[in-house]
Amino acid sequence: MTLVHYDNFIKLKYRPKKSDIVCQFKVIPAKGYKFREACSIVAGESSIGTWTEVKTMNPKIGKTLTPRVYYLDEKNKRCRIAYPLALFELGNLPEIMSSIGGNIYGMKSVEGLRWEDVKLPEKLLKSFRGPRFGIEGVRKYLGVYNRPLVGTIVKPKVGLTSKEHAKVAYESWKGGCDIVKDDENLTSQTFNKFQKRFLLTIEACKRAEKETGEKKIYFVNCTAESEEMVRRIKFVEKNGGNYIMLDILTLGWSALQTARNNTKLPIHAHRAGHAMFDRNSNLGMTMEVIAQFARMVGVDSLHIGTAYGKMSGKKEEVLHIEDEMESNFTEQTKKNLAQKWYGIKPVFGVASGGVYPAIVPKIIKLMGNDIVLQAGGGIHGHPFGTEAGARAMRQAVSATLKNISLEEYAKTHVELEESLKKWKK
Ligand code: CAP
Ligand code: MG
Repeated sequence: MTLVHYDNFIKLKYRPKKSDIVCQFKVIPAKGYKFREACSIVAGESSIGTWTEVKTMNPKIGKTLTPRVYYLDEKNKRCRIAYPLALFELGNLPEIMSSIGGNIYGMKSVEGLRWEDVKLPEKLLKSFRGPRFGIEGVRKYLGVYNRPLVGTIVKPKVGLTSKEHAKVAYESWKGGCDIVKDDENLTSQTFNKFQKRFLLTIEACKRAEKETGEKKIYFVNCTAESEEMVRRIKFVEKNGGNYIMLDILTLGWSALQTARNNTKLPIHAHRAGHAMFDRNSNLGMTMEVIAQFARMVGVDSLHIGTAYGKMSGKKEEVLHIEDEMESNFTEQTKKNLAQKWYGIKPVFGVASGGVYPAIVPKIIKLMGNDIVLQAGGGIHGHPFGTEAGARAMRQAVSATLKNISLEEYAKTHVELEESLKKWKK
C-alpha cells in the first residue's frame, strides 16, 4: 500500500529553524513499507496527517504546521524530523507526548520505533519551570561543594514499620549519609503510613544533624494519586521537610508538572518503570529523552544509572544522560542532537542500583563529582550494620578523592575493610 499523501513530509533540503522541536527516531518499517515511507508516516501521524487526504485540510494548516523529515540515514534506520513549535501547546507536556510519543507507536507501517533524542527550543523550555534548586541549590543547602553526595535507600524496600524506618534512616545519617531515601514502592501502606513515617523520620533527620554537625536530606516518597500527592507534599512542607521524592514515570508527566507547580521544595525523581519505555533498543524512547523532559519540567535530582551496578544502563548511555542533565550545551553528533539549555539549572544525576563501596572509585571516575552515590543493599547489608555501612561508603568516597586505593585506606578504616571483605570489586 502506498500512502502518497504521507510523502509530503519528506523535505531533505529543509534546515530546522531555531524554534522547531527536532526529534530523532529509529524507524524499522513493517513488511511492505519502505524506510522513507515509514518515516514520513511517523511525521504525519504525529502532527497533521492521517491515512487519507481530507477535505478539511487547508493551505494555512499546511503552511504553518507541516513537519519535515529533513534527514534520512537508512543504514542506521535513523531519521530526523523538525516539528514547527506552533503544533504544540506551550507548558503542556502530556500534549507533546500524545503527539510525538502517541499514535505513531501503534501504526501498522512500523515494526519498531524508538524516539532516540529530542532538541527542545528555547520558547518551549521556558514555558516550563525547570529545576528550582538544581545541583548548585542542593549543594548550597547541604554546604557540601567538593565531593559526590552519599545517599541510601531504606531497605527492605517495604515492610518496616514507621518507627523501624526512622531508626534505619537515623543510623544512615549518623554514619555519614547526606541523603536518606524512601524506596520507590513505599508510599502509605498499612504497616508504614505516610504521615507517621514522615514525622518520625524528619525528627530523626534533625537529631542526626545536631549530632553530626552536618546538614541532612530526607527524600520522602509522595507518589500517589495527584490530589493526594499534593496533600502529602503540603504536609511535608508544613512539618519541616526539606525534599520531596516522586516516581515520575508511574505518576505521569501531568502529575509531575502539578507537583512542580505546588512545591517550594526540591524534587527527587525516581525513574521506576523507565525500562518499559527505554530498554528495548527497537522500541519506545531513550532515557535521554525522558531525562530531558524531567529537567525541563523541573526535577532537581534524577536516577540515571551507574554503568557498574545491578541495573542495565551502559557507560555510553549513562554518560550521555549525565551530559544532558548537567551541561548547558550538548553537541550534535551522528548519533545525537544538540541541546542548549538557556540557563535552565543542571540536575543532580543519581547513581543507584547495586552500588557498594568497592565500585565507588569506578563510578566517580566515570561520572565525576557532581553525582549522588546511592547505596541501599550496599549499606544495610554491611556486616556491622547500617551505621558502619554508611561510614564505609563515605570512606570509599574520601579515599577516591584523595587518590588512595581502597585497600590502602581500609588498613586504617575498619568499616571499609569489612565492606571490601564482603563485596569484592
Ligand atoms: C537501589 C534501588 C533503586 C534502583 C533503581 C532499588 O537499591 O532502591 O530503586 O537504583 O534503579 O530498589 O534497586 P540497591 P535506577 O542499592 O539496594 O540496589 O537507579 O537505575 O533507576
Ligand atoms: Mg529502589
